[in-house]
Amino acid sequence: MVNGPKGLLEIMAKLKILEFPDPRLRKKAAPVEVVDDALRVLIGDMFETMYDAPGIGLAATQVDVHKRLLVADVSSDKSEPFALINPQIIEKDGVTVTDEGCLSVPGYYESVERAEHIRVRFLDRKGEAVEMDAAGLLAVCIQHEIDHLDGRLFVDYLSEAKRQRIRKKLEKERRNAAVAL
Ligand code: GNR
Ligand code: NI
Repeated sequence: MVNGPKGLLEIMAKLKILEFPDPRLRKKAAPVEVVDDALRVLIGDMFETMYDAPGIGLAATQVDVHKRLLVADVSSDKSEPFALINPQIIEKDGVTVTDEGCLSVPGYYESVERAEHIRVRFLDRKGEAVEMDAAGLLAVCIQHEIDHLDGRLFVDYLSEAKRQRIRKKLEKERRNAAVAL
C-alpha cells in the first residue's frame, strides 16, 4: 500500500528552502546522533524538495534543520541519489573551477574553485559507515553542501562588493514579491 490512503507518496512533503541573507543559513549544523526512521523521513522529504526545485544537492541547513545531513544526485534522471550523514572529507586532490548556483541564492551563478577529487566518509541511510571517492560535479556538489552545514555559502568566495550586490537584489525581489501578495 504505497498509493492508497495515507500511503508513502502522500506523506512525502516538500520543504521550504531558506534564501540568502537569512541568518539561519549561517548556523553550524550538529552531528546526527541516531539514524532512525524520523531521519529517513527527513531524507525522503529533502530528496523530493531537491528534485522538485530542481537542484543537484540539498543540505539540511537549507530547510532549517541544523543537522549534518545532505542529499545529492548529479544524474539527469534521478538515478544516482546519495544521502550523506555526518560527512567528512578525508582527502582532497586537484583544483577545478565550476559555475556554481545555489537554491538559497536563486538566479545567480558564479565561478568557484574547489578540489577536483575528494574522498568522503559518512553514514548511509542504514547508519553504516561508508567511504566514497567523488570527482567532477559530484565532488563539487558535496563540497558546496558541506559548506552549507558549516554556515558557508558560495557567495562567501566572491568579493564583498559582488556579495552585497547579490544580497541587495535578492532583498529587493523579496520586498516586491511581498507587495504583490
Ligand atoms: O542545484 C545546484 N547546482 C549546483 C551547481 C554547481 C555547483 C553546486 C550546485 S548545488 C545546487 C543546489 C544547492 O544549492 N545545494 O546546496
Ligand atoms: Ni546551495
